[in-house]
Amino acid sequence: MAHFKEVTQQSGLHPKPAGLVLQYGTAGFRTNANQLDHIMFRMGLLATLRSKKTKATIGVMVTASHNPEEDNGVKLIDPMGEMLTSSWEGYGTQLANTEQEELLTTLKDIVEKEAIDMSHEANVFVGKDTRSSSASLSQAVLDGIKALGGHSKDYGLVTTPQLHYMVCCQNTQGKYGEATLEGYYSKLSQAFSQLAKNASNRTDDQKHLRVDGANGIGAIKVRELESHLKKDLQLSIFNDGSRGKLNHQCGADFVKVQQKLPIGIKINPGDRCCSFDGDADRIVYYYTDSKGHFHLLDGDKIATLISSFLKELLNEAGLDLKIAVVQTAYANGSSTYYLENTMKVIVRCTKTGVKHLHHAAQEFDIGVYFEANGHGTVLFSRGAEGKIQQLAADTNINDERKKAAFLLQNTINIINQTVGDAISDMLLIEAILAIKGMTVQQWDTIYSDLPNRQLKVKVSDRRVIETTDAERRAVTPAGLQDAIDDLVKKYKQARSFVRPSGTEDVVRVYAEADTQENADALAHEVSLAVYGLAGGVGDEPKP
Ligand code: G16
Repeated sequence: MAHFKEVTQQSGLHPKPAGLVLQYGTAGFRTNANQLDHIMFRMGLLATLRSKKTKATIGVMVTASHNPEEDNGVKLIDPMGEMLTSSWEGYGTQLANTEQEELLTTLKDIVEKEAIDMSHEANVFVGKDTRSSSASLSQAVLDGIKALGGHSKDYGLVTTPQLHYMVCCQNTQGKYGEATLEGYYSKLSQAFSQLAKNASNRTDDQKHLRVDGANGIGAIKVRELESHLKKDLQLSIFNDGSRGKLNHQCGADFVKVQQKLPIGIKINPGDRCCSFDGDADRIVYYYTDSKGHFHLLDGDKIATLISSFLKELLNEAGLDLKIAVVQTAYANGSSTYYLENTMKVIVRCTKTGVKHLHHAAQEFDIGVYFEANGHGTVLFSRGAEGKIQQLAADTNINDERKKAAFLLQNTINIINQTVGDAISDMLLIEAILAIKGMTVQQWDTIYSDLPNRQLKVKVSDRRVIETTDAERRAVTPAGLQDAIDDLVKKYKQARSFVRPSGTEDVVRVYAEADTQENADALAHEVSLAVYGLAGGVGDEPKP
């Protein structure tokens, strides 16, 4: 076939370093940018095959999200805007690791196994973040698409969720929205202004939100959004990329893990602030109190705020729809307790990675999913959307039901249902706080987090750790889980687990307990167990 010849020629320009082996991780491939040129070319090939197979537009986003500037990575987007189906991740790993001479054979194998009609047209949308390596790496993706005869549309600099949105708009023939940045901003800002109509009177100070853009793409895009917002929300953007380094001492991951303010933000006690991550698919909120103490409102608090808002609206609308919250092992124990026992909503726990949460959330009429790190969104089933639209159009209902239906309708429009989206989540949170007349401190008091700590341990091969029970228990190496169980028994209200990261070359350790001191001590002791039993490298973890 003609295209295969082209692939052979072009792949020579994007050679694979012999012997290099990379795994498809939590959100695609991610490592130092120097090792990724061939991966990008090959993911261009894979996306083209996926497009031919699904007869739909596929997305490829060049980003390493929360990782340091030197890294890069790639996320693949399936037709409805969701992450690439897990059954194709294996093909990704195969293509990534095939030596140069075998590339064509591997490609043909996939075509055969999936019975792909190669005469079918392929369309791929491509986007990139602000990393200096992203320009040439996204060119490598475009080269891969072209080599297999696919059509591409290069969106250039966009947030990851914006690209997910474009793919969904394209494949729903515009039903989800218009596949342009303008379409994205107008859909979200119009829904926000509708919701804000129901807000109580607020001072300029109350409308003010401070945004830490992590020196990344989110800062650029939230500025573009600003011009579409009326006076309902006033933004001050910090870490906008004009000076600092991407994700360095700033951004959602830094703020969540370090539990402290990002660099470069100026705030007074009680000011409402939020941080995006490097590709703007995560958001966390925070403030400081009059004693200067830092208070974090992470993905768990966000899920609680959104799900309680939706539950109230469903009650007021008189709609009987099943709502659930999906979390991961990182969810604070207090949040799970509050959701299950006070709010009485169904709670599910999945493995880390939005692809897992997304699928679990699809099982309900309304699925609110959030990772504690601030990555999440809300999914409305088609049936639920239909019932809400029907009610909103009903002229025979009372004002309370009408208002609830209107708010639900606009919540659907403001949410990016394809994936977690810092900008869309920010607008929804701001709208809820405005409608409820709630301060960030009042939101924070819904429940109190158990003190917790996250650490990283370097080991020679993190794959020696295998987990089960939604990553809450380690199966290998032998003795590790017993050691964790014994350590946990020493503390009150304690819980701890370890898992290999799928985006960084580390093992992650999570611990929570009744006091910060105990959470810190437990996390440290578990880190030592990982270091000792799972092949720790470098210095032993220090307290
Ligand atoms: C990605 C995934 C998230 C995950 C995070 C950390 O986020 O999309 O679902 O929580 O990595 O994963 P791990 O603990 O396996 O390193 P992002 O925002 O970095 O793309």
